[in-house]
Amino acid sequence: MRLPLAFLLGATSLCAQTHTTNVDERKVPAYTLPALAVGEAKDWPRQRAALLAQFAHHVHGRTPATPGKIRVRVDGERDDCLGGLAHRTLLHIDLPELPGWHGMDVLLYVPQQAKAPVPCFFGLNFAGNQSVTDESDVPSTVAWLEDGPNVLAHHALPTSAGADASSWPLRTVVAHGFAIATVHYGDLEPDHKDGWRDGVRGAFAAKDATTHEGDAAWGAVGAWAFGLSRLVDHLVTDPRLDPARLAVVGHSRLGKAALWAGVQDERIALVIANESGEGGAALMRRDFGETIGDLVHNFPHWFCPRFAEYANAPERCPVDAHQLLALCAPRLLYVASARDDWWCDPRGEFLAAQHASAAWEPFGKRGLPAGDWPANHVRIGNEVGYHVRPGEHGLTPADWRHFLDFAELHWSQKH
Ligand code: GTR
Repeated sequence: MRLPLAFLLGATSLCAQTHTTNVDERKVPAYTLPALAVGEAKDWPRQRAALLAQFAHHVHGRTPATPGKIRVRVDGERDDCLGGLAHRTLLHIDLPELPGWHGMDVLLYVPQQAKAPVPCFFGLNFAGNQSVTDESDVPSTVAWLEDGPNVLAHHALPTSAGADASSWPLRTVVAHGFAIATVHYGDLEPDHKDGWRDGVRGAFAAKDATTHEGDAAWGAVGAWAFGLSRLVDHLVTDPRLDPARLAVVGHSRLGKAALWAGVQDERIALVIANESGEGGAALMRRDFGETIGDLVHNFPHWFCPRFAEYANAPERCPVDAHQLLALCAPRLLYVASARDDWWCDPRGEFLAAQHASAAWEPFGKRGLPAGDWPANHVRIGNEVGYHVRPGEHGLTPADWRHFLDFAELHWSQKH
């Protein structure tokens, strides 16, 4: 898994040499969070729309309306996958009315034994669909990949096949009766400053330059989230899947994308943000680990241009992470942290989920209880769930066990 750049270079934040990364709980300065306006349940759609507009204005930028409908091509089907547990479908999805975008490749596994429509986890992967499975006939992604041990000059090496399989425990998920679908995030936009030209943002800009202009122009996280919603466009039409039980999962920067997709797209019934950190679930006003300044310095393409205004002044940003999480209400939300993942401020992720929980109350639902940061592997909460596990940054089978337990708790009772 990726190590943050600032970690590799030492603990001084790269944004402004004036800010030293804080990793000492005793040195977290006092902060005041913006109030989470929670009225009666009937008021929530209006409050939610206003808050969502604020996140678009200050953090993620505007997501353009989707031009036309998706087009789906089936590239391959097999019945005997994952040791006979799953039916596998390879799909290519694009938008005929957005010809500048080459589209995205989907890897979808559905349990063989399913008698009724099944729930489905879905999410973006970091290193190509070939990296999440040990099945050698899943083609390597042709889109941009970040260079690393299994990637050279942005192209997958043969060793990339299955290299990230531990982050995607496909057999376990399918054995529990869930379908699972994934797409490589580079299919939506290569993850570098000029990547927008080769992704959906470039394709939109070619049709209408205003999508790429102004302080509230969307960023790469927005483009990745857009891809997740286009995947939902397909999942809700697959008769083997239950459209009311779709769960988006994302880790780290792709956890930020999963959250932004989940808050915008109400077809997503469960939003899971694993170690999504700053710009994701972690409170921005809490000075611990990565800051907005680090984010906009190291990844200037991720958020809208206006977000950079808050680089050294998170208190001036009108919104914070607890409000982002609250936008999932009254649907299901799950936040996960790793104890030693200090760059992502795991305690700040927990506190944001705890503060967000008030948004579930008008619906007679319960989020996280009051109280301290829980012990390792103690899953807490009701409609909002949370766990912290020991160890460092990464999406692990242990995290998935909690996601499955949480989904089964809510979904097996009702179906
Ligand atoms: C880091 C970034 C984090 C997190 C992480 C990742 O370098 O600073 O916010 O998103 O990347 O995606 O692994």
